[in-house]
Amino acid sequence: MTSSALRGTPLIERYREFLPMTDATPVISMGEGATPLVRLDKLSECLGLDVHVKLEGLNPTGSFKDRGMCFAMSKAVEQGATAVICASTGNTSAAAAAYAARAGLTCAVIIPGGKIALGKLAQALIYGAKVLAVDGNFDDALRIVRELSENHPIALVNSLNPFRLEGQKTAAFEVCDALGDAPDVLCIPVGNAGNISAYWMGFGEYREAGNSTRLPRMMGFQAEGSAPLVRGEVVTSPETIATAIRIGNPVRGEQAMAAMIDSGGGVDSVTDEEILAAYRMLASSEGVFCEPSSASSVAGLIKAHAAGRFTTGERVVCVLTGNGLKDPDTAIAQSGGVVEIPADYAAAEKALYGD
Ligand code: AN7
Repeated sequence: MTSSALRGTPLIERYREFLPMTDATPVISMGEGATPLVRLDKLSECLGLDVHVKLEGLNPTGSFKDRGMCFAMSKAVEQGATAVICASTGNTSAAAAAYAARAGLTCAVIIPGGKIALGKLAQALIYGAKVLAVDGNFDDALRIVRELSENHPIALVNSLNPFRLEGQKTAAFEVCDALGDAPDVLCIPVGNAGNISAYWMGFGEYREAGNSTRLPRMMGFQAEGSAPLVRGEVVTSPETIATAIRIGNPVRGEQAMAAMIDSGGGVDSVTDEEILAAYRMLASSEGVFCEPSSASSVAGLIKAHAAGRFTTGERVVCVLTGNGLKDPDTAIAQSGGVVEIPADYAAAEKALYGD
């Protein structure tokens, strides 16, 4: 399979042969996937590596979740579901709400109250989901959602749902197609640990099919205040500015640890300061605006590089999982303020060029 897929071609059609599609599976799609892989020239030069970022924020709802949600929703419809539910730190709820609207299903989402980025909340609401905000964190929300889906005819579309990972693994195929083979290293944020598990599946299946020849070292990064896999235990009160990955008890933790260890990579944490420094650098020096959680992949790359974990010239792909526009509050707080001037030429000239 080649990379030629045009944006707009349904992802699950494009990679049909790799997915458990049946004749009865409808194709619920908004042209997800086929996202750009962009080289970071300045960072590559600075680190002596060949660094690329996969811009998953260019998916229809602005995050990688669309890859898994289009397939989970297609399978839910195939199986006769009329309603779906998920717990979410924001992006899953936006994707679930959008694809449910498209499929004509009702959607309920449970989010940690006050702890999701503004844009994501706006999305879940405008797509028409029933939004419940719990006085608790993501892990509390997921526990409630699991129980609801056991007691009621409502399909769970969190990454516990195997079809989510099946859809998400296609990002690894695209990376291989764009580069001609798998990279040396994949750096990726880890929250519930579904995405890293999906990429690992994808790299493995693509190599097996003869479409690539090797497997990357998988390096996963958690926020320091929310790093259960690094600490080796559940974090009961996770905290980080990277609210998308504010998760203390990752469902796919074991699977993700196996991927990181088996591949010769590993898991590490990055501080909020390191995340925000990478977030600002990506925007102001490379022109790439991702959400803070996504920047943890680049923050992690920089930290791992400083620790001597790369050889010169290695090819690295960092997954930028979500669009920066999701979280305008953080962007504004992390930037220089605007300069207010009266509506006249002289004031503008003075503000830009001085007296
Ligand atoms: C931007 O939306 O868990 O390790 O509920 O939104 O597969 O969980 C989001 C996760 C990384 C972590 N980057 O991926 C949710 C949710 C962004 C994210 C992750 C998320 P996983």
